Amino acid sequence: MRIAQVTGFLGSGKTTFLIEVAKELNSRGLKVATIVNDVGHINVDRKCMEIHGIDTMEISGGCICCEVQGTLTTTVTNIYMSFHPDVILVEPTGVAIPLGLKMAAAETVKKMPKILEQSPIVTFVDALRIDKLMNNVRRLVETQIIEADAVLINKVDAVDEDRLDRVTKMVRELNPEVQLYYGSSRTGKGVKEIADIMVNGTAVIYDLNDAEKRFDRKYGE
Ligand SMILES: Nc1nc2c(ncn2[C@@H]2O[C@H](COP(=O)(O)OP(=O)(O)O)[C@@H](O)[C@H]2O)c(=O)[nH]1
Ligand SMILES: [Mg+2]
Repeated sequence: MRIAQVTGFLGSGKTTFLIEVAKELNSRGLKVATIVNDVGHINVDRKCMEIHGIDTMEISGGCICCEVQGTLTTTVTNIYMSFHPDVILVEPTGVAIPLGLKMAAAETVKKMPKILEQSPIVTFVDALRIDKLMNNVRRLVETQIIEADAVLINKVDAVDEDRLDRVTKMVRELNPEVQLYYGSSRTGKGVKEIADIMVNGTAVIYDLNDAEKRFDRKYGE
């Protein structure tokens, strides 16, 4: 069983895209379950997933990458016992950062070592709203890109080439070696590639100190 997590600010298209990924995995004969993590009361993402027939569990009361890290293990264990999926897709809150998610998943993998493997963490970058986000939540968006195993520049159906070039450059500057993909749930672009890495790719297990150093260098702290 694999645990595949994504990050990306609220509205970057995670739920919509993951539904397409789940359908793609189903068509390959793989069984998929999802975990959605929300801090609010009514979980819209869960409803969306379930409308599409995807078995979904919810973690609430805080973000998996920090406050409720430990809950992930319990939820994954429950999913394993009730659904036996091949892949668990995890959509955390929009403010989750890859490092925290990796740490949470690493703990879970430790508890079920022969059963569970961690897939690369895919960060969604909203090509349509990137300028607004960089004005308002720059540090969060940059962290999500810096710490990602793979970046999906999403909603490419809605932007022109100039903007796409600009977003690509920005991502490359922050994380020169990251695997880069372009996506659109409207056209299906990128769905197969992301499904592939979720099934076959490996999460980069980087030295946590090194990751912190990279981050500090950028912000000079
Ligand atoms: N143009 C375009 N809009 C998209 C795409 N994917 C999602 N959206 C829209 O972006 C909004 C947020 O999508 P959602 O999947 O809920 O984002 P999440 O908050 O990251 O889970 C919705 O209004 C979607 O219709 C896409 O590929 N292209
Ligand atoms: Mg969502």
